[in-house]
Amino acid sequence: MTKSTINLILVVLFTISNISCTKTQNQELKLWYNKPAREWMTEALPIGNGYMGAMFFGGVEKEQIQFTEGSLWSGGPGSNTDYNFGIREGAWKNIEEIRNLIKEGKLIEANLLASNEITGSNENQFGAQQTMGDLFISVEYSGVPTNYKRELDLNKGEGSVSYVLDGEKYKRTYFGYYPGKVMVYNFNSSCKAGYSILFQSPHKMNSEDFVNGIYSFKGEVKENGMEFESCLKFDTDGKLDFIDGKMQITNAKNLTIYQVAATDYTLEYPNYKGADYIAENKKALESLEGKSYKEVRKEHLEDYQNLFSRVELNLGENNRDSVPTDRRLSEYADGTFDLGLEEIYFQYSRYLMISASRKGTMPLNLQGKWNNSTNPPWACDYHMNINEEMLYWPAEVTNLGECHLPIFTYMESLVEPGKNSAKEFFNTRGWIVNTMNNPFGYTSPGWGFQWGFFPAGAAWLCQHAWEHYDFTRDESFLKETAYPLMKEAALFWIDYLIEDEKGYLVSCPSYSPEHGGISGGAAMDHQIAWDLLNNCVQASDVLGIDDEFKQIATVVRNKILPPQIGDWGQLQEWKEDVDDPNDNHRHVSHLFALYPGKQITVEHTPELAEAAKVSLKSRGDGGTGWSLAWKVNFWARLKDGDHAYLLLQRLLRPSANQGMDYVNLGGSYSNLLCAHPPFQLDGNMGGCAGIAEMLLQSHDGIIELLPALPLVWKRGEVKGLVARGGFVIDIKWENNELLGAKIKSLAGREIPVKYKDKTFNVSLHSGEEIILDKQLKTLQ
Ligand code: FUC
Repeated sequence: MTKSTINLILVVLFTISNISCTKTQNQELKLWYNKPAREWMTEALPIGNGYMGAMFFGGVEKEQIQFTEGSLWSGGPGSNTDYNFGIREGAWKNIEEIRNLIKEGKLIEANLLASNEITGSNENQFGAQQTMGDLFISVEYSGVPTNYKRELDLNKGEGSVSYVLDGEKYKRTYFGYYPGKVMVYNFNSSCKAGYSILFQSPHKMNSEDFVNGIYSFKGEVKENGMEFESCLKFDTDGKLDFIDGKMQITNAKNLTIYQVAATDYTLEYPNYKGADYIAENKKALESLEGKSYKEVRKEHLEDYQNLFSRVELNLGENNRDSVPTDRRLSEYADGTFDLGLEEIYFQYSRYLMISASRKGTMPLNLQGKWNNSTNPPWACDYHMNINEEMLYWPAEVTNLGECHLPIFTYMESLVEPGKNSAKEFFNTRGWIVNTMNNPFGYTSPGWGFQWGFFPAGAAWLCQHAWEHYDFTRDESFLKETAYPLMKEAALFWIDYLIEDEKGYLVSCPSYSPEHGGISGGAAMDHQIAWDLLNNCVQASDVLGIDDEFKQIATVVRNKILPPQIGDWGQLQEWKEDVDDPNDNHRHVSHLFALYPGKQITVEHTPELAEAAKVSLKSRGDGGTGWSLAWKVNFWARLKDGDHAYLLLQRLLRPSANQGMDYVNLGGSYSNLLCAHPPFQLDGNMGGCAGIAEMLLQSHDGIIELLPALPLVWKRGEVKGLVARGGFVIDIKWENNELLGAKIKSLAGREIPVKYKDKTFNVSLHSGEEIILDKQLKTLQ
């Protein structure tokens, strides 16, 4: 080897290993504004500790911190003694007749019978997630504020408000402290200041106390008697009094308010009640004793950054940090090049996930944990026909596997009521959950057939359980949590699928989510059932158990009607070839097999992938927030980075629309929360997953680097993404070409790594890592 070759290798080695050790984020990762928020939905900024979500407005004269706790709900058994999870006993007796009508082509009659008989009851007892209340904090005030800034620092996981008044500096810092189950609001000023704090709740107040410097509000959701308490503990160098229902603080340079909140809800069928919420709050407050604000903040940073800083994304140039985020967003839509905003958008979802979904908390709901209403859109519930799943799409790939856990605990609580629903509506074994679900085990079809019928919800959720295993290779999780959930969900499909005239197994009756009509059967059901049974087969192999069940699952999987290509080259949404090429409905359910499923891939089923592309093109590039986000992922799986990027740009279209719109106005509010409209968190999460999917894919038994890199991302770097099989991956690229990658194995395994037409087999022990150059040659 010549000296110059050795030098070259060293240079390359240095460049690539260097990317793996230096800090690559080239920006501050902040959302910031030069004025207070006026609107909750579009402008206020979200913080959370997993259990609670809060939104702050940042008013100088009066701060408003709206908050809730994830389990605070109306509806359920407390609202009526007849509450029965939506079940209609014996509804299954109609299934045979519906099947016959479908077979005879009498779809109108079939639809009518299904609408009358296969719908859930309890519309009035479904309930809705509830805001708990607001803190209004008035600040002694004179003069005209200057240097005003309201921001959210994603690197630190905290919000802040700062300004100058009469030459004195004021700074507020807010964050959710997950390890302590506490929300922390710190007010600091260079001069002594006075504050007056009012706690308000739309709910019935049972008592209000101020004892030993702790304020507590005990209340109740009137409609179902759910009890709750929120307490405020103060730490200040000023003087604290309780006068006329308000906390008054005078002469304070420093004030920290610690807030806790809990309800008597328990995630336990059938009563969902009985938690000792008062003791929980007491314990959380007691654990703060002896801790200074600084110590609490340090613990928060450690906890938060341990998750957040695992992934870095650098898309190249960024010179827009000095522009307020609202302006940044509108200028982006006007064509200003702003890759930094895309990085923020990606990392914001990770921030939101860490802030709202941690072990022991309720899972993310339609608005994460941020809801300011007693009657929120779609009840702010768990919507299982795309939304709940999308909320968790980025969890594994963006290295937040721990944040995925709440959904599994939640799924476990659905099995029992879900089995009853399966029995009464379909006379099958197994568990189901349909479109709308509340935390009181409502697993039945919704009370409207056209939107509410979707028994595949459980099977779809089970994909997440399998994926958590697949990404982490945690066999005890597979054995104890994932497999029992999956197997029980699979039983439903084994019983429910019926043979059609050609001997295929089909889902009948079925209804392609919110699009319909009634069918025998919808492609999405077939794809989801296939995915579940396929995962069950693999799980049984990994665990070396249940051979008999595995044989049955294999036979059933192989007999399911495979994805069909229709008349105009489209992927059929139904068994019947009736897709309309002019239809641009937001649900693109029949492409499940492309993403998040893996039954269709460009490499292994190119004709089906082509048909999926035809369908996708005909559906167009419009849609609600989550629909745009789903399309980012579809195009990424089709390896078309530029088209994925186009959809990402659409997701970042500024919106101020708070009303309900189903057609074409999806985008982002100035606080970067996703506009369905109205606000729904799924679009944020789906968009983040889409960005990851453009940079790394691993669903097909290989790790593919930069599978859908758009032209505009000329050079950049991502660190810490996770691939299935337990690999943590850093990738660097330049001139739109791979420069190098670092792959670390957590679980010890062999896997092919692919970039364009090159493939290299990586074989690593657990904890080992490897560096590859742009030719996929080993450097280390
Ligand atoms: C599904 C969608 C709607 C909305 C709702 C919460 O039903 O069809 O667009 O996102 O969930």
